Amino acid sequence: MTAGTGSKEAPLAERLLSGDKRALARGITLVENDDPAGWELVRQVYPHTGKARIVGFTGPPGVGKSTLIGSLVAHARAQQREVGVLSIDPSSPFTEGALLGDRIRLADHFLDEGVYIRSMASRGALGGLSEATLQAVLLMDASGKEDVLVETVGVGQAEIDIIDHADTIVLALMPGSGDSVQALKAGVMEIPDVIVVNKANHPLTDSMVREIRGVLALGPMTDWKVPILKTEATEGRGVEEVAQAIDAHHEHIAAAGTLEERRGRNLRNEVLGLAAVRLRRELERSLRGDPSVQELLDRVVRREVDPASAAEELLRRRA
Ligand SMILES: Nc1nc2c(ncn2[C@@H]2O[C@H](COP(=O)(O)OP(=O)(O)OP(=O)(O)O)[C@@H](O)[C@H]2O)c(=O)[nH]1
Ligand SMILES: [Mg+2]
Repeated sequence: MTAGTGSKEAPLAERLLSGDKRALARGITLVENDDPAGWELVRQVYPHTGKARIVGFTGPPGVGKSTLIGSLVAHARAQQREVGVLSIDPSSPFTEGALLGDRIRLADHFLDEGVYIRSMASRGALGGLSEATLQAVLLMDASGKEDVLVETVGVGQAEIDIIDHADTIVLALMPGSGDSVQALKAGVMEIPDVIVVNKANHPLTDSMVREIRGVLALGPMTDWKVPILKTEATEGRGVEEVAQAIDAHHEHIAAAGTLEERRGRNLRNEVLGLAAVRLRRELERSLRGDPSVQELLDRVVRREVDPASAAEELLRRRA
């Protein structure tokens, strides 16, 4: 019932795999709404995933992430690469209306068949926003998007761990985003793979670059040297270099075997994460349905059983 409209239409999975933009849009709405048909769709197309390059963009509000992504999309399109863009904004989910307003650059691409742009807000899906986002990334990948660009706001927000699923992480900053440099320095934020200082016509740009370089120099030596690139995204200036740095990073991790290792680790964590969420749901259900569970919890409250023993007892009963 959720799979399509016309009876003569091919199944949703088939249409999605053929690159149909409407099927992709429909699929993402399903996963966003935690509709079982969405999980089923992902199950069907999953064997066709793993081909896309996933690039995460993070950085403080207003530094120009969307504008930069817009320029990179144009760059990728010039090379005939198909692109998907996911913008995640848990605090102020922007509607297509907002996308069409101030954050224009992305909207330039709305009519292009080779580009699919979507924003996601904190809703429904099992495990929350980052689960829904990962499913959406998988659907974009399956639909033949060669590059999937994911934008998240903020620095070091643990809840947006979709960034863990990116092959390459780009941190966008602008002159004056000293807090983010501090976050890097303090190790609150993991070292990204590429750093972009946008709005680089600002007089403080070079001192910002020096400051970042100083912070990176304190970190461990790695065989990937994090490039610090200056851009003016609104003008498209420096964007070519960012695209090249992303390519170079991808080639680097592919050659070193790190790509497979990263993806393997992330997918294993994903499975554990989903299992944990489901287990918790199941336990909560049993808590509501089973008076003996309630009794066990009451005994904890009465200090007759300690919490850890009660937890073990709960798990033992499941087995
Ligand atoms: N002067 C100048 N303005 C820029 C540049 N890049 C982006 N902007 C402007 O900065 C504002 C914010 O840009 P966005 O691309 O929306 O920034 P963002 O990081 O995606 O913002 P959030 O999604 O709200 O976190 C917009 O008004 C852009 O036009 C640049 O290189 N120079
Ligand atoms: Mg943005």
